[in-house]
Amino acid sequence: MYPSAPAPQNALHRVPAMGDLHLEYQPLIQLSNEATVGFEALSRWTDPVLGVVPPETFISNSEQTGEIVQLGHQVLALLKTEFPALLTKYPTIRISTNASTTELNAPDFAEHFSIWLKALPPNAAHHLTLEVTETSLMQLSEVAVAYLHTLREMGIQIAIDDFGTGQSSLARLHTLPFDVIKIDKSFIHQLHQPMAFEIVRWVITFGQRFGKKVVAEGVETQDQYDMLRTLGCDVAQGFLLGRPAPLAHWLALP
Ligand code: G
Ligand code: MN
Repeated sequence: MYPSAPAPQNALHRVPAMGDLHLEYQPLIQLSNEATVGFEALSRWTDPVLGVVPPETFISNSEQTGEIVQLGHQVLALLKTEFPALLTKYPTIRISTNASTTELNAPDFAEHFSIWLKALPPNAAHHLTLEVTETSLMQLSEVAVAYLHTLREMGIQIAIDDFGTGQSSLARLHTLPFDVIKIDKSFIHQLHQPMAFEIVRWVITFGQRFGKKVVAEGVETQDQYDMLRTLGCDVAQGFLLGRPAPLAHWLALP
């Protein structure tokens, strides 16, 4: 809109205007039958001056400033408007959304999230997954952990995002509420190396023995996909299987 206007120095240190933020959805594919079993909702910011701002940039900046709470509210507001159409088109899926430590520990998170849930279709809880990074999960207040237990009782799944890169202690992990482990993409990208392969194999075995579903993130090649199938991984996500795309793209598919 204003192509020659210089970007303000601190332009990235703010939350996108609501109109500049949109969601894209990336499919999650079940390895046993190649069915689409879910979508991860990802926030994308296209600024009129700055162009596309990478999510890693604005998410980590807003985490530092605390504006992530407001960003989280914006994401939930967008998801509320798009969720019904996606679920109507794909009635058996789970839609996942990400929440950071700051958001989950915010004193009004439970209240805000509960109000948000009530505005969704009646069975929505059984079609939702909340993704929390491994480090985040370890940093949650007791109140936030208790609320995650409540969400699980309602049917919402909790997924540990970027598993393997965070700071979890196994002593604490087994006491925390979660249903899904998402193996960080860095391990998947190195699957051809013996060490990464063994780590991935271990996470799949460990997760499944405890009744958790295991998702491989960042699957980019057929080789990675085949190895994960051989290892008995439950679900895969990555550019090989589908790039994040706006709602309209997924609704237009036959
Ligand atoms: O940490 P989390 O799983 O929320 O990260 C999701 C991010 O990873 C998204 O921004 C998405 O665009 C990116 N992503 C998704 N699939 C792939 C992939 O196959 N390779 C890489 N490098 N990034 C991916
Ligand atoms: Mn995620």
